[in-house]
Amino acid sequence: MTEASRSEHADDTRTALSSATIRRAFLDHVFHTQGKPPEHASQNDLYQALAHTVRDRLVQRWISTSEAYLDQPSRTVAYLSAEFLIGPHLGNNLINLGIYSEVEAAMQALGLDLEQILAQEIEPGLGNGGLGRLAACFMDSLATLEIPALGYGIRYEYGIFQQAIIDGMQVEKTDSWLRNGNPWEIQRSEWAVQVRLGGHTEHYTDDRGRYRVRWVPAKTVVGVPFDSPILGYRVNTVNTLRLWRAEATEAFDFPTFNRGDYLGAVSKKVTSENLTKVLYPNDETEQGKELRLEQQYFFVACSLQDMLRLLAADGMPVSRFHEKFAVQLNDTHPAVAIAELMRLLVDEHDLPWDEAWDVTRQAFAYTNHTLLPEALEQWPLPLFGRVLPRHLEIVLEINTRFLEAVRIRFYGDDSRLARLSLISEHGERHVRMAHLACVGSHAINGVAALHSRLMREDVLRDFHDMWPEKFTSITNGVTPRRWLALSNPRLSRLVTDAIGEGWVTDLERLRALEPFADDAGFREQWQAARRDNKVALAELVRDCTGVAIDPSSMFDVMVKRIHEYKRQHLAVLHIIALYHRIKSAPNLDLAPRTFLFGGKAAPGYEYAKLMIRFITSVADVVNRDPQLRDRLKVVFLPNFNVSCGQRIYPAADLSEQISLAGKEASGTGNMKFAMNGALNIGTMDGANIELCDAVGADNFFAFGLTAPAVYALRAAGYDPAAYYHRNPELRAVLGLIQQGFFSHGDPAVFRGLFDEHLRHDPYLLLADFGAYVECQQRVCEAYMQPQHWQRMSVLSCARSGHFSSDRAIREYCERIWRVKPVPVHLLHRASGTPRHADSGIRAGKGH
Ligand code: 26W
Repeated sequence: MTEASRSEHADDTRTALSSATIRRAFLDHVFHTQGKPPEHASQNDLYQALAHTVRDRLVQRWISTSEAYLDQPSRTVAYLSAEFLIGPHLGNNLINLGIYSEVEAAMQALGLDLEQILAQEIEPGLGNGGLGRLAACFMDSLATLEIPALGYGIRYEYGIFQQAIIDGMQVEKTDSWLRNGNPWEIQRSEWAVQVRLGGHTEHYTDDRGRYRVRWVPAKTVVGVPFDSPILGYRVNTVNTLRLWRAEATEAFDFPTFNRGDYLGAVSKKVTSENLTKVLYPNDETEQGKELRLEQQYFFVACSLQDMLRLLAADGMPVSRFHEKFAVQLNDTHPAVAIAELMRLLVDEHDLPWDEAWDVTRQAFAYTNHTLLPEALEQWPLPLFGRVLPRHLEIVLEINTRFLEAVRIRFYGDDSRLARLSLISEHGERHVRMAHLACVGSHAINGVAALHSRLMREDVLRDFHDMWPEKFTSITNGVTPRRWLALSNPRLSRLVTDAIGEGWVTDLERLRALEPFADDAGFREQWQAARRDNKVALAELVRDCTGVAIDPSSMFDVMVKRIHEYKRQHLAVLHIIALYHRIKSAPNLDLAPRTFLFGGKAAPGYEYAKLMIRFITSVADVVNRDPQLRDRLKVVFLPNFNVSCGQRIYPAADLSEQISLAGKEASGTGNMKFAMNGALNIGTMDGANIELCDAVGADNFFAFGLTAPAVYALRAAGYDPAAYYHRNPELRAVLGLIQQGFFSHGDPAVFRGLFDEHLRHDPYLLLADFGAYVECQQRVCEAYMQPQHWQRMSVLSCARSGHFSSDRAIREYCERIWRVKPVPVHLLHRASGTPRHADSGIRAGKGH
């Protein structure tokens, strides 16, 4: 019996999982939902119809899940994140439902190609990079582990911009991901809430003689929830991702309208709705924009009201909020939730401050995702007070009480007080959101061992002195469903044939592949699967860029946001070094390589944009040189996103993880590459350290300064010129750039990239260059022994089990959230049948 036919009995027949039922349901949706006879259906019609077919099969599980949660009230994770980089839903749902092959067969029977239909989905790009993608992997693992959880965020109308490359430079285009409609969301207007902004506060004594504060807002907006189902792998749990959209309280401002100013009346509506228009495209630089603070407060205020509604539905008083919810702050973006919960408890529900503070601290936990000082959020006090006058008072009250406690603990240590204060007093006064998050949470975690250590010893050191017991480290992970089962079916099949399918939910089982690394027959199949993936990627590259690449060359890949600390330019310096070597010694025996880059630069980050231009300019020179044909190719793949990633990770031979040690909090691409059998070349930074440890130093190309060595070098006085003078190859490489060799003879183009910067070299490019090039030489030699390379590739995958997000989520559950699984049983009833025969249809509670 197949998985699908087994569950057939358990299912309402309308939503059965057999190929024949799916085919019928699909045709029904083409006709009734899309309103087209099949012969006139567009590709989009086919996609929408299939999405609805699959959605119907999720809804039954979704309803069963919310009823299970109502029947067995239990502690629930509320994952607050300004970003969820979900990626396309359809393929993932097919995998998790276990009906990929049934649907493939159903489509085939109709003469349709499933892959082509899947490619129609416009992915929800509601995140910038690692942090948003981590939130999405965590949602998948929470559902798979049957943990009651809600993801709360913002339904941006425009997600991360679409990147085009024109004349070698990044051009941004808006991402109107909703233009064809979104079959994966259900608008829940009945749970809309109001959110206040601006205005002032009034302090008064109420009729019972109590001191009270009233917030008189300048404006009110409405938050409307849009729910998307998040299905676990082969379980009935479907959790909810609840994203909020801002709407105007009244479609028209009638007083203005009645004065005859029609456009003025509409413009107020437009202003409210601007709140959730667009995702801020900055990754790791804080800009302090008012609208961004409004976005953060908006989604947090909506989410907390929603949680209070659910708490009431369980019949629990607000004083037990923390028993019902474990609220995780994904970085400081939602940290204002701490002040908002205090406001709700104290101002609106009359709890005494101390009790409210206990509830708050037991509910919240905070994950830090970055050590870069420019990424630590701080809001100028006047701005904060203008947008959130009551919250500023609350933050100041929290601070007064907190500093009181510090004074008692560290008597006379005034500089410590200044360092710990929620308000920074350097120049203009600012609210430090990381400090608010630390004080208001019972747990604080970093995302890899090194990152957590640096967090304790450096950025949050004073908080660690204060409360060492709050600190913990949970290394990131990625979901093997999307990043292996879905994206790499060829390798997955091979793995399952060898060791069974248990690895999908218990990734440590990949270790059973280890003996196969020495099996020549298996290695051959491994290589063949990976080669097919490379051929497929080569087609994509040709379609997107027009460049033909050779699948037998080494695919050397660097895909991630463009940032100085990630050092894409270091990778380019190496390419130029190879170019220079081949030009000087044309018979040099080197493994042919294709360098693939991808990633977006923040639109206002000029240096990062110049790095893209640098990559494409070097690509132009290298790819045009007949002497280098079949030896080196350089490609910049535009618009790197989740869908692209799904095609790139499975086809990479080598992955570049070359950030300056101490800068990359974790990295998660490194894990996706390793799982798919690529080898990593990397510095001892972030999770690279643990990954290198897990796969074994023989299967990881480690190089460069370690974090302590960086620290020591800086302390001793770093002199980039010394490295320059010592290394003739480095001089040759920089010389070519300075002469304008990659900029049509114009030396000015890349001056901004190197001249001034290399005098200071803040990311220690020159210090790591020699070690990097030398390590790349070892990579080259290893690649030239295919048996050896394939063996390493198998081992890299076999030993990557620790980096599953299931493991990470288990650690959060045990160490921070104290939540337990709630298994969900499918309700055996046809759609539309009320729960109790005598109850009829009535407006009910809900999750
Ligand atoms: C306020 C501007 C801003 C925007 C985004 C500041 C900081 C961010 C994020 C914290 C940046 C981010 O995505 N950090 C990444 O988080 C990943 C998941 O933990 C880590 O793997 C990456 O190393 C880290 O850079």
